[in-house]
Amino acid sequence: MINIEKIRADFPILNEQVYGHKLVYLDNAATTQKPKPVVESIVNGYYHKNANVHRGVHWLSQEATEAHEAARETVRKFINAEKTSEIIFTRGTTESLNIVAATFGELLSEGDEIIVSQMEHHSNIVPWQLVCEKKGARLVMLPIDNNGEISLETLKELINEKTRLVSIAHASNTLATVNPVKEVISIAHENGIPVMIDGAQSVPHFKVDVQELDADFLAFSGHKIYGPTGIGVLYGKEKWLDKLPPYQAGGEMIDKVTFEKTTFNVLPYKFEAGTPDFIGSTSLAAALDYMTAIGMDNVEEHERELVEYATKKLNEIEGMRIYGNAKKRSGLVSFLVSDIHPYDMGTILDKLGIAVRTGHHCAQPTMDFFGIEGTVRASFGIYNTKEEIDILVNGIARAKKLFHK
Ligand code: C6P
Repeated sequence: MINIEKIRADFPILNEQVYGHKLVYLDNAATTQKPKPVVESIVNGYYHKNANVHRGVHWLSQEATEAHEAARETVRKFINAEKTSEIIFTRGTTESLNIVAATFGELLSEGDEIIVSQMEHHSNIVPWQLVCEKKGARLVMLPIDNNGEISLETLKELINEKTRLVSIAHASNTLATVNPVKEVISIAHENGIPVMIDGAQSVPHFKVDVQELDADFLAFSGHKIYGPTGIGVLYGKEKWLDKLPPYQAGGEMIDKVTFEKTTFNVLPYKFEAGTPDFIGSTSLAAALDYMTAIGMDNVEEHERELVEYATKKLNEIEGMRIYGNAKKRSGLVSFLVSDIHPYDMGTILDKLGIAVRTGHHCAQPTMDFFGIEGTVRASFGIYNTKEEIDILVNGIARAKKLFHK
């Protein structure tokens, strides 16, 4: 059980008024709000611990370096990686995916194949497309069914001697599907193929253990787990990170530079060129500590209750169509009502203080599969309540009346 009043008190933004209504923030899959300890970590970082890391002999630089490296350890523990050297700080999921696509891509040859699912966010499609184009490789799509689920049998059929990597979302940002990534990884590994997990919509919502999953790579964003924007994580097994070439070049990622030859730094620094966002990393650690104190099992249970309640209430609305009906779902609902355009629905809900996301959610192939342009998406976080879902349901009823639907 989570103490919802206590949690909500940590998020001052939830008291904002929008057009005279109390804010009902249901756009957590896009970004989450920040609790006081995270904001305080950002402020205190700049007030008390601001010096470049890994560079200075002076006291302040050492303090900042210690905090930055302690944050790496916090991330390691949070996803249960074996080593801190397997934790690379990035700008977010998109950059993490691009790092793997670009560097793993260097190992590809003509005719090689990469498998991604049909429900992927563009961030897990386009980087692979670019690298496939460059290398003459092929991007193979693992299809979804009408429930928004993949088939492990189809995956087995798609894997062949040309397959080099499978990259898949742990949880879909449009359909709420939680993919059976452990099984995906096991099938891929039986064939000697590594797997990249897009954890943008899983790490913030339930316990993700990279060793238990045996994931080769995992990406997630700080801002979706109540941490700051502009910081994220790439986890990679040491054996893979060692094999991959550097992504960007510059300070920090080098060992010795001469005009004849440059040698590279050890992991994780090989992939962290330039001054890292050390205030971001330490404040991400504050967010992870905050989540750990609540307990990820409690987070999962709270959001499951919300999504079950929302699904039941929304399904009572005439003309409601919910997209995504997987057996295992995360904390969001994507829907359309009658023929009301999602943008119109979103605009009316906004006027009532309800923040939802509308559109294709950066997953156009998923929308194409269902033959729609976009959906309205309500996505839940640790501070949301059933009362807020009631407000959403009433808002939808108001919109229906307005459009005579
Ligand atoms: N999805 C959404 O509203 P970044 O932007 O790098 O933090 O995350 C990209 C990303 C990658 N994979 C998945 C599954 C995602 O959901 C996202 C971000 C947001 O659904 C913004 S488009």
